[in-house]
Amino acid sequence: MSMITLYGPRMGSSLRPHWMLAELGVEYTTKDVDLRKGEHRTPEYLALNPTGQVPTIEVDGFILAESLAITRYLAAKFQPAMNGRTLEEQAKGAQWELWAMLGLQQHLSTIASQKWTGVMNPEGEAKAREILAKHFPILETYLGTTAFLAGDVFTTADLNACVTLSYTGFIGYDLSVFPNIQRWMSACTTRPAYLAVQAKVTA
Ligand SMILES: N[C@@H](CCC(=O)N[C@@H](CS)C(=O)NCC(=O)O)C(=O)O
Repeated sequence: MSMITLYGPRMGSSLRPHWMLAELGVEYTTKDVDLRKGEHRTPEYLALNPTGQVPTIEVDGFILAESLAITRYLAAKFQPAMNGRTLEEQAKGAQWELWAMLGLQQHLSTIASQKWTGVMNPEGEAKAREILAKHFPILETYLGTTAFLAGDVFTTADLNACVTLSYTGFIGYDLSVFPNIQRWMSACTTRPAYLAVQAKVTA
């Protein structure tokens, strides 16, 4: 049995590995890193992850950061089909989760970070909203052709991209005009593993 320690809360980017471990049914220990107390800037934490960000994971002494890399690693280690059953599913999933990170999350974060930091950035927000207004219809159209991002089954890409999309809830971004995105998000967020993680957040 692997010894796994996950650093990071059940929210933001760190939600991805928590959710993946729940999907895989793998036991692990979690260590919260309180960003408000600067615990991500201690020498001990920076030795694990020099970027000073969460999440970071330690698996039998192997240390890995970046939530997309972590979820893909965990799936490959414990349940490879979760990354896609074929090379093409793996590649298609990677295409969409990377696009969601760069084409959506980056801009959603520009808006959301004003809430986190209290530093307002109206120009940045206007630009971000302009880009998002172009990008969301691309995902909506794609999800009109496929049940999930890599094909007809849920894979790591859906988990990773769904966490990106969940930022819309935090900033109150209206997705009601995108029924395919809503159908897909609902399919992801009603999974037992997702609900089990959320139950621990509210517990
Ligand atoms: N690309 C990274 C982003 C991680 C990230 O942005 N983490 C935030 C919390 S959600 C963080 O650690 N912020 C503290 C900081 O940047 O100082 C990933 O996906 O793991």
